[in-house]
Amino acid sequence: MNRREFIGQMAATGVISRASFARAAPTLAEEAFLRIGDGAPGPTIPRDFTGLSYEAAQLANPVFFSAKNHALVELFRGLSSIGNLRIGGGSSEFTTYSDVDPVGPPPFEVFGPDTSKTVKRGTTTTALALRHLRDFLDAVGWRCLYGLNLGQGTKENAAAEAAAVFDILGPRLMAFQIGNEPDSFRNRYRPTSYRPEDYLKEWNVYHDAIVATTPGAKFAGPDISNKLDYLTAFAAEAHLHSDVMLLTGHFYSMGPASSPDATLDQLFDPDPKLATIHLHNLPVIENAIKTAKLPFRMSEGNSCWDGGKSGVSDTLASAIWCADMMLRFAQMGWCGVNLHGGGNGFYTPIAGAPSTGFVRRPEYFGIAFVQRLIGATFLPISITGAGRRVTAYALEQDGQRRVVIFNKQDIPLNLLLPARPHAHIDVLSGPSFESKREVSIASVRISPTAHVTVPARAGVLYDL
Ligand code: BDP
Repeated sequence: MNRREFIGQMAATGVISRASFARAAPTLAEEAFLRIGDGAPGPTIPRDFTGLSYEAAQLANPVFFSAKNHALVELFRGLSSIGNLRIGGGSSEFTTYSDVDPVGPPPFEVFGPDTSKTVKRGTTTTALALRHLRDFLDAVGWRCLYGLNLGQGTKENAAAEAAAVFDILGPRLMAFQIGNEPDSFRNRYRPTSYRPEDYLKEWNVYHDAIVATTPGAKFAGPDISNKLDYLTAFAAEAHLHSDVMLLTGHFYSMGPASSPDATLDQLFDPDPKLATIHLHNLPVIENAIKTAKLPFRMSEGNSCWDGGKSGVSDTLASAIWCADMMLRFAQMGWCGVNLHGGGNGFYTPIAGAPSTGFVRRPEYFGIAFVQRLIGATFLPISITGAGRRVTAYALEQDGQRRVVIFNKQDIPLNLLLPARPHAHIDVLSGPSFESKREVSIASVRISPTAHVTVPARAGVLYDL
């Protein structure tokens, strides 16, 4: 055993301190050591953890979600063979359903979150769009979380839409959501006095109208933006309905995009000041899960609301942020995440249109990086000596121990692992945090030793 390996083992067992290791192996990089605990394992990442979220208005173009949109089919399949597509967003409060096939060209080819706040005119979702959506879901192997218009719709139209969706999507339908961000209805679609109890009353009216025509319907909710009292109220009543199967809410790390404080530095802050839900409030979600005895899914979210911020939401930084956020939420036991996107907005993981072709944005690679860990179970881990911008996860997958490190710093990290890693590691990286292109996941050969260097601005996945 050489000196470095000896120090590695001592550090791994906690026999030597970081200070003595630092003296033993001085380098310009930051030095840290990692320990996998023997405590109880954490949650297992569900098979359908990965998801995307699209605006409901996108269905106004019935050929977007279609098995014939081969490029998009391939991109979805490239992420997951059993993912979750959530349809909803701000534009879902402007849609109307019709059984009649559309006449003439669609109002637009693509519709993204960047334009969702400026919708002036409503759009129509037709049975034709639903049939194409079913073909698309069959082609990609995903299921759908489908949002109905509560803000400005009618219960009759929602019931008609739900009946058609249930019938057409069949087993590809996971559940309905009634309303997008009802906690933001106040002063928009509802008076200032609007409260969670008012929302629940409306929700019940819609629910009953839907199950009257579609008795087999399942529901998820409340799809909140950030006001957790709506989630708490929804969770408290969930036991009244055996057809409610999932709790949902949104998460944006920062916003609005126009805020000068929405910066790359903020994005990497462990508890970003501009986050829609703050770290110290996350126990409220845990309590809702316990009360309702239901899983929780982040049904919409991304780096920065208002469609994202150029130079942040469309860069390597967003890819690393995304992968880190996904693992953090999976470790908390959340059952999935739906990254919001579509169109050409800054934060969309997939940008483009059928007529122009599609591109994978950096965030796509962040999602793909985490997808490798589907089915893995979290193990307790501690990392000592690293800065605030380093996060670490340990997991066990098919009997293999795996470690993920995100080094969100500009300097490399010298890391002592509790065991020798395999000769290959996966590295999510790019030329700079601001890189919009050349973000990739590479399998890199390393010399197997317990002392490894995590490059600056990268996520790495090691097998021990
Ligand atoms: C959310 C909306 C979504 C928007 C997003 C944003 O649900 O439709 O696109 O904000 O601002 O509140 O990016």
